[in-house]
Amino acid sequence: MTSTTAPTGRYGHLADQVRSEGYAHLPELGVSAADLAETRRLLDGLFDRFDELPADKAHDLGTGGQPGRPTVPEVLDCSTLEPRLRDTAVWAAAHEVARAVLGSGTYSTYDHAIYKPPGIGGRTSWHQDAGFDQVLDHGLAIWVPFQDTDVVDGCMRYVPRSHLAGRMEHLTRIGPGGKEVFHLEVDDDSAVDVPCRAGGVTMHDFYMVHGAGQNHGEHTRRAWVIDFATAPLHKRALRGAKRAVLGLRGQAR
Ligand SMILES: O=C(O)CCC(=O)C(=O)O
Repeated sequence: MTSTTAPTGRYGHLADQVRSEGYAHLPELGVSAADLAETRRLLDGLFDRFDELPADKAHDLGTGGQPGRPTVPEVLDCSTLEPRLRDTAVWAAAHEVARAVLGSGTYSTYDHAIYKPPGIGGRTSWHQDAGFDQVLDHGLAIWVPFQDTDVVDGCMRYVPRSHLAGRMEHLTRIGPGGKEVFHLEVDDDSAVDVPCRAGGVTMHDFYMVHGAGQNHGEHTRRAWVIDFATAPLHKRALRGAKRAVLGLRGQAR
């Protein structure tokens, strides 16, 4: 990962950790419980109409789900579908962290949310974000949970330093709704679990190998993920156009 300016300030340590380990955990994003609840309310609205959203915006990322009963329901481009998400304190705070890690010219390229139902919530397959997006060469994803998320609830899992290996060849499978899902085969023992409390976030480099566990907990595991990259304005437009042509996620921006 490169950075256009040397990161400084209270988040400088996160930049160092993402660079060396590929991921970091920030226990406090600095937003209030009310701000978190408001963001969650907006995302809940999208999942409430999951079945009515266009198929390219809402699908089941899991395996073995049935129509109407997805195991890893995912909504893509949430902030395009619900623009009020961009006015939230969570959005602003995530941008501040991303800017501190990536440097100037940081902008959000894409966002999505995964709500894993209790009991049936499946694993999120191992992958690199770069496996889904061949246009961006570096970037950062910030994972925002809306509840305390422990191993039992399906917290994030990372393979430390795997980002140093660059983009890997991904396998593909077709998900329950017909969506192509890119994934990697990884030895679970090489990964670390990263539990995160509500109000905190985890973050990872685009080349980081990661996944998330099943939800064996009692509540829906809600998480919103915002991706960031750096580029001057004219390059952002070019990237957006390339994504649209290639049919990649984040094509709206
Ligand atoms: O929330 C999850 O289950 C996984 C999120 C993830 O893997 C991603 O954002 O790429």
